[in-house]
Order: sequence, then structure tokens, then C-alpha cells
Amino acid sequence: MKTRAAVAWAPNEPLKIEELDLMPPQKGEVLVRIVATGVCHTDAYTLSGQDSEGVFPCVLGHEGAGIVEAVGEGVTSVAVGDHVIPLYTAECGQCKFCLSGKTNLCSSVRETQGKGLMPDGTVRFFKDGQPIFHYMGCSTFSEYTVVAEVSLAKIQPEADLNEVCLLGCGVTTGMGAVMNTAKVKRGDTVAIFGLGGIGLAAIIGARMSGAKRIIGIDTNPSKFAMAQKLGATDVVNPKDHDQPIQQVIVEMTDGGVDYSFECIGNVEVMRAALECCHKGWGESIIIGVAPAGAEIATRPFQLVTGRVWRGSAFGGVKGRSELPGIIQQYMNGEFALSDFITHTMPLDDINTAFDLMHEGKSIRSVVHY
Ligand code: NAD
Ligand code: AHE
Ligand code: ZN
Repeated sequence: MKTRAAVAWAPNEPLKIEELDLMPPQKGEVLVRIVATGVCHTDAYTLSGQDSEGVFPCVLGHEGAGIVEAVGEGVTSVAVGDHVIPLYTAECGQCKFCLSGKTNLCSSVRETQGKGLMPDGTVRFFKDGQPIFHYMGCSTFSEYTVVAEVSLAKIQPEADLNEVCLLGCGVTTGMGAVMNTAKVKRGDTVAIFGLGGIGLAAIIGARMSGAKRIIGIDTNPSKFAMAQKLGATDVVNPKDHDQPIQQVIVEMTDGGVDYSFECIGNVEVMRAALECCHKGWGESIIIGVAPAGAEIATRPFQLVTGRVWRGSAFGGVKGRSELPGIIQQYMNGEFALSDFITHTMPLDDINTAFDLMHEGKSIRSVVHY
């Protein structure tokens, strides 16, 4: 069949809208019609050429929601017409990781996924016979996409796909990092570095966890109003201070925060986020994705004296088993997704979404097909 898709032909080039050939879903695969997709900073990161797993040409996009159009041989967990969210963190329920009970990372399709391939090592997208790579097992910047069954969460048909697409990455990631990875408790003090889609979702998670002080930090003050609306008790612009930001936060909090979250992908900020944690118990969670080759550094004494450095992928959430519960919370009104959607656009205008992100003017742009 044919599908309209935004193709990343090469790093740092605008995406090009193309009509592609899409092969049918094979064994264990599903054809999904994407209804809406958010644009996450990770899409821009890979397009920038800084992703060590970035392969071109590819169809980016990993924050989508859609409807099952067809299923391949042996698919039992979803059927035609089901509403689904594609998952870049699969959940097979059978691998060492899934059975460990310790992580949401699943190894079932991760190796081929990182090479832009379907689990059988081939691709489903072609342009005039040329293979086009998949992305993060999702490729939601296409009207139709083929996804592994283990990479699909079946969700409630009543949920608005135009909003819950954001639970395919950003909002689940930020909320989950706070609630699952850090397990922030009532009365805690937290610092959130970077107030984009991920950081704002972390604020929601901190508010829902009962944190008493939620400090939002960003170099772009236009992000502060939304941060405060969602629950930030303090907002700080590092550019307003002569001292290093970690010192500013330590002084504001009588020795440091209980938890900090790095939602930017900047290794210097990761250091600051660790070092603003309270001696003896403060934990810093890395969420941001840093460029290939970048490394984090701090004095080991920071860890010897009780600070903890951790990371979080997709908020520690197991997508197939846990996303419906998060969607129920959203439908119950426990948190809103509309606040995140600052811009909507058709696929033809998808490059505008990247421009708005780089200009610091958007939280999330959502593309509708
Ligand atoms: P975004 O571009 O919407 O937001 C980033 C924010 O950081 C912006 O508001 C920007 O002004 C701010 N910022 C930039 N430099 C700063 C600095 N030095 N100090 C303070 N603030 C600064 O991005 P996003 O979509 O929210 O994604 C954030 C990061 O999270 C990215 O690195 C993305 O790749 C990563 N991410 C990780 C996961 C995961 O599972 N670990 C999931 C989604 C996104
Ligand atoms: N390909 C990158 C790694 C990128 C990365 O860390 N991705 C996050 C999700 S970002 C979503 O917006 C993640 O979940 N990582 C765990 C995983 O299994 O990829 C690189 O550096 O090679
Ligand atoms: Zn993302």
C-alpha cells in the first residue's frame, strides 16, 4: 500500500513529505493508521546527527496514537479497529528484563529497533525500491506504519487520540520518572531542570506525589508561566545568577533537594542536578538524552557522601500493562494533556514543529493526519 510520510533523508536536512510504499505486516507485526503524533526533542536530536543509533533515510516519530488497520500472522493481543499507542520500549513479558520485575526495558526487539529495522531484520518502508529505515520501533511521522505486536499498547477507545499521543513519550516519561523511578513522596523538595514537555510532565508528577516544593529551572523564562500553572512553587533562570545553579538551589533549600530531574540532555546540567541534591540522601534522575560521545562527570565525593545518580527511560513505565491505567487517570481528570499542546499542524507543515521547538516557542506540537 501507499503511505504519506515525512522522510529524514539526511542529518540536519528538513523532512520531506513523500509517498512511500509500505509492505504488509509480517508475522508478529501490526499495521497502524496513525491519527496524531507529537514531536519530541529526541526526534530533533536524531535528526541533528548526534544519535549514535541514528540511521538515514528514516521515518522519525515515536509519540503517536492510532488505530489498528491489519494484523500479521500470529498476532493475538490486538485486532483491527483497536486504539493503540506505539511503544519505543516494548513489553514482551518473556525476556530476562521483563521477567526481572526490576525494569521496564525489554530486550525482545531492542537490537533490531536500534538499527532502524523490524525484528526480522528488514524494513517495510520503500521509496522507488530504496529501503527507508524505521525509528525507535514506531515511525509515527507516517500516516500508516508497521509496528511489532510487542511494541503496541492497546488503549481505551474513549481516549482522545489527539491528546493521548503525548503519553507515547513525553508526558509518561516525565510523570513516570518522578512517580516510578524516584518515587517522590509527600513533603519532598524537588528540582526540575528543563521545562519542556518532559520537565513540565515531571512537575505534574511531583504535584500528584505531594511534593511540597517544586523548583523549575530553565534558561528560557517563557516556560515559567506554564510551569507555575502546573504546580511549580519556584522558578529559577540560571542566567539571573552569578553563582553556579547548583549553589543557588542548595542555598534556596537549606542544603539541597530530595530529588532532582535533568530534562534537557546537557551533561553540565546533569552535573549541576546531581550536585544540588541534599547530602546523605538526595537522588538525581537523568532523563535527558546527551549527544553521542558526551560523558558525565562529578567528584566521586558527591556519591560517597550519599547522593545517588540514576536514569529513567520512558518513566520506568511498562507500556502494554501500565499505559491503560495512566490513560484512565487522564480520563478521570487527574491531569490534563491539553496544556502541553501549544501547536497543531498537518503533516505537510511538520518542519514548523522542529522550528518552533528550536526557537523555544512550543511545548508540544501535535501533527494530525
Ligand atoms: P524541550 O526542547 O521541549 O525542552 C528542553 C528545555 O530545556 C527547554 O525549555 C529549554 O529552554 C531548556 N534548557 C535548555 N538548556 C538549558 C540549560 N542549560 N539550563 C536550563 N534549561 C535549559 O525537550 P523535551 O522534549 O522536553 O525533552 C527533554 C530531554 O528529554 C531531551 O534530551 C529528550 O531527548 C529527552 N527525553 C528522554 C526520554 C527518556 O525516556 N529518557 C524521553 C523523552 C525525551
Ligand atoms: N539512541 C540513543 C539513546 C536514546 C535514548 O536514550 N532514548 C531514550 C528514550 S528518548 C525518547 O524520547 C530511552 O528510552 N532509552 C532507552 C533505550 O533502550 O533506548 C543513543 O544514545 O544511542
Ligand atoms: Zn520522546
